[in-house]
Amino acid sequence: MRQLLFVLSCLVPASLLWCQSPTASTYPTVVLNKSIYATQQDNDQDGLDDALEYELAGAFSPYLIWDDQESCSLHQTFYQVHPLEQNKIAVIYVLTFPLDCGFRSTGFVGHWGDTQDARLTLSSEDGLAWKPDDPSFGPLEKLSFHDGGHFYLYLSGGKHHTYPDAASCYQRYSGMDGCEGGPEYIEPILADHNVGEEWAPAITWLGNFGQGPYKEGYAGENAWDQSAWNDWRFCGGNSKKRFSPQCDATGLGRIWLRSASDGNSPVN
Ligand SMILES: [Ca+2]
Ligand SMILES: [Ca+2]
Repeated sequence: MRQLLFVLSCLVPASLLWCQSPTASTYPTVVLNKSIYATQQDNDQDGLDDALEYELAGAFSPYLIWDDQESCSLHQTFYQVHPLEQNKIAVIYVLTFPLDCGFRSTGFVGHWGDTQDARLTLSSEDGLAWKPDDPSFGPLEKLSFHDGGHFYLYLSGGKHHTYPDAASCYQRYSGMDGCEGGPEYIEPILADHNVGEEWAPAITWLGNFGQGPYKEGYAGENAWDQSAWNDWRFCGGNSKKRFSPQCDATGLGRIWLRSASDGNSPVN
């Protein structure tokens, strides 16, 4: 109800309605043109319409701000739109990189493969209008939004550590991280990068997701597998290094919400 205190301005794209207050820090509301629970196609069997999952993920995608010394920005973003309790949804974005180039791209503590996640919890009263909840913990507890509704995500040079603003970028890791203001843009969200759900995954093996000099894709990486011995890491397709210290990123299968481990289950 807080946004009712503001004078709202609204734009009307083809398929959804944006409403936001005049201040960039106020949480935006995205209004879909139908309830996300009115499913026409639901291949991942979570009770959410697949096209509207994609639409919602794109509407709230992060506004990336890179460090000016970034030399390892090549990445792909995968995402999950997952039902929580009725009228609550989690949207998880995971940026995946073939390489972590170390602090400020010096190579210091760099490694093969890198994953960086950011997640929003959205609430609604009718399935149509969706607004982020206040994050209460984690590196993005001070969430703020770029004009248009995309949350700010600063990425430290080389390491890609995520921060809500430039100031907090220098408060961790003894000042070794840097967010000096390089390229910035709204991260594009692709329909075929929705991983689906554990009980009906839309993506499993990532060998077909090639890009740039890494045309072979993330060979040997799986979006959902978890290791039985707690050592399944994401290596950016460098699977031969999976069990070496050179590969030190959280596996994708440990990031998504699951029916078994998070206590949630499909809405219907
Ligand atoms: Ca769905
Ligand atoms: Ca889903």
